Amino acid sequence: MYTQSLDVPDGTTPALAAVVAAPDALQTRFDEKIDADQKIEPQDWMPEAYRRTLVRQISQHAHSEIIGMQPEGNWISRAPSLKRKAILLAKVQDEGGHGLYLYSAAETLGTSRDQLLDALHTGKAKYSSIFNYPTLLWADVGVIGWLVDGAAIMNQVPICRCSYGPYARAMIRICKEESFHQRQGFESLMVQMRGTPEQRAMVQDAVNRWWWPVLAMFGPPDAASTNSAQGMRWGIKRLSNDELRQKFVDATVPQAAILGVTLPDPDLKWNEERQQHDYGAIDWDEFWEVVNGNGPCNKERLANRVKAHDDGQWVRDAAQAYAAKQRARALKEAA
Ligand code: FAQ
Repeated sequence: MYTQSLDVPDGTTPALAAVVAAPDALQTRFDEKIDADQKIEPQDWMPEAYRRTLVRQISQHAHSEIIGMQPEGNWISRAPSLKRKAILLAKVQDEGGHGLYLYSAAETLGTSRDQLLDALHTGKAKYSSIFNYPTLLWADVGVIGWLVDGAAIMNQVPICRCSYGPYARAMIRICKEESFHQRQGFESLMVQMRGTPEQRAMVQDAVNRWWWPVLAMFGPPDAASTNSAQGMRWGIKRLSNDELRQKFVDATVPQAAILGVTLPDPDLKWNEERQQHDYGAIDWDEFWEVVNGNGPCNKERLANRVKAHDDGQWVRDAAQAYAAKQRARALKEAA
């Protein structure tokens, strides 16, 4: 468990000496930093609840990235051309990389990688609902890039300004890669839409199946979002779930028109007064069923993840044995 040292090292500034002398001042100093939009860094004092919220959100995000490798990974061996296979391989590897940056960011808060992975593997930790839906067609891969990565970017660009430094910095790099993911998905769908009637029908079918789960991906409506108010007060979340969902709908409608697909919502229409689109009711019962482990692919996704982890045990053992050997050699040389 992380503990904050209250020892005053040599060279401590008067301001820091003052907060060490009066622990309440630590909270005040933290609040002032948040109000001034300054970054909180791992060595800074922070309230336990802030730390816990960050570990929860960053680790859920990391788990989403590595579980999110599976739906598209399902198509690597069946991509329709060498070019599409190379793009897909790069994208899925990026997702693994995003998971690793995010686990590293979470570890700076004092929770070990093993603890985080254990929570995922035992079903205690959440990951994004969206990755519990199947990829039935090649068109699904393009739709994931266009819509799922599109939603991820909408949600994640504001997190580049998150108050916690390591998370914010990880998100800057992740967002750059997500932009490529979104563009490759859209481009792949454009090519399919210029193809045969059967190809266009497959794209439309994939859009019909992914649209509503993607809207739900932004999380419950603001009124039911238990963590939002505090997350926004702390500068972890910058925009609410509903604000992000609305921005996504408004950005996506013109893209759908360019592609030539219909979004499966009869209530979707421009509202002149609001200068935003109205859209239909999201099935929140389905969302909670999926979040609670009862989606179409939850069991398969978790079983695959646990198996991949177990199959990789020899790699971790070998890396540790090698590190121990290197340490022993360094000690011998130093003696
Ligand atoms: N799925 O009070 P709120 C990606 C939970 S990465 C499952 O609103 P909060 C890249 C929530 O955890 C996608 N659970 O919560 C990619 C909370 O439960 P808890 C992941 C969900 O944290 C693309 C409860 O409901 N992105 O796509 C979901 O303030 C393609 C109440 O909700 C991130 O994680 C959901 N969709 O807001 C990879 C971004 N929504 O923990 C591969 C960072 C909510 O109290 C291929 N995270 N819940 O037990 C966030 O921005 C926030 O955590 C939200 C939720 C917006 C997801």
